[in-house]
Amino acid sequence: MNSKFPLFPEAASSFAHHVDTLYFFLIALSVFFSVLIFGLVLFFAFRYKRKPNAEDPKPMLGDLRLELTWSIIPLLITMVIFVWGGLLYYHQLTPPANAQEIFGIGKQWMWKFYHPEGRNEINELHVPVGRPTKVILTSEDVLHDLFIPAFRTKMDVLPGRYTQIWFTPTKTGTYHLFCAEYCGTKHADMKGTVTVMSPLEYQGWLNGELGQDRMDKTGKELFKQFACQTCHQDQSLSRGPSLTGVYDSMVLLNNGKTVKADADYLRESILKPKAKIVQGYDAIMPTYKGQISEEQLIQIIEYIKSLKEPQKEVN
Ligand code: HEC
Ligand SMILES: [Cu+2]
Repeated sequence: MNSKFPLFPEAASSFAHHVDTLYFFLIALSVFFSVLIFGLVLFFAFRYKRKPNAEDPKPMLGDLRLELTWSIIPLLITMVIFVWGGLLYYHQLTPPANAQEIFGIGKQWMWKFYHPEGRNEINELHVPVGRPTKVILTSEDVLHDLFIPAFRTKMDVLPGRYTQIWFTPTKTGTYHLFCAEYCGTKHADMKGTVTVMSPLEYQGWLNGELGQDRMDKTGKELFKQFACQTCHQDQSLSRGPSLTGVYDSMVLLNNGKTVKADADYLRESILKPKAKIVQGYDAIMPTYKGQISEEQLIQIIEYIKSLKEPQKEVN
């Protein structure tokens, strides 16, 4: 609808038009009331202007009907905006369960994206059209914000935790990608492109770089390198819990609470093991903060995610 209207970026995601419709509603509403108020100001100024020798009108001290009207109508209008905006916001924040995952790391001053299949890229993001895609984001230094105007979505990217953004691209093509949070001298250079490809082209692109390892494979090597398996084994005598099937499961903690083992939980378990202790285990896991890079961390998390069957290998 607005692709021909130059003030708007192209609309290329499943919720782009919904965002625009809400936006147009807000503009129309503001224009309507601005015109109404200015019109009435002018109209009353002329209609009731003071005439020579006229008596002063009696002051009006209040009118319940009037006050109810100007309270209830704005209340209804703001509730429409609130509920509409709230539903859309909730939709934008809740990735569908079948979304494919890509990892993104922001740092001064570039974006790096990692595809689980092993390919990674800088200041470019390749995604297939029509598939819900979730990007799990973190920062290596300061606050950044990933903004893809054509998808009508953006998300803060914070050091020390994961946030996520999702979208279903609806049109192939190339779109802008920005950092939308001032992050230092070259903030303005922290931009790139999103390339939306057909699923077949995307598959070809993923396989395009030779000699790349899947992230979970690299993660498995790191798991050995950091000697995680000395404690985490699929045996009953293991000092740490088995990590098989832990991803996305509900974990019971020693304080009786349960938490969902999403990427953020795994991250915290590795960097701040004392923050949440799994029930039945001692807090003996050392912290790996400062030893494992953000890049290695997402690879280890991909490996843990891939652990669906018990591992036979013990070493
Ligand atoms: C000295 C033994 C030890 C080592 C080495 C160790 N862990 Fe742990 N880990 C534990 C114990 C014990 C727990 C359970 C208690 C807790 O939550 O801290 C645990 C918990 C975890 C959890 C949460 C599991 C759950 O079921 O919720 C994850 C994820 C994890 N470790 C990953 C790792 C990774 C990755 C490494 C290597 C970089 C590692 N651990 C190295 C002992 C260890
Ligand atoms: Cu930035």
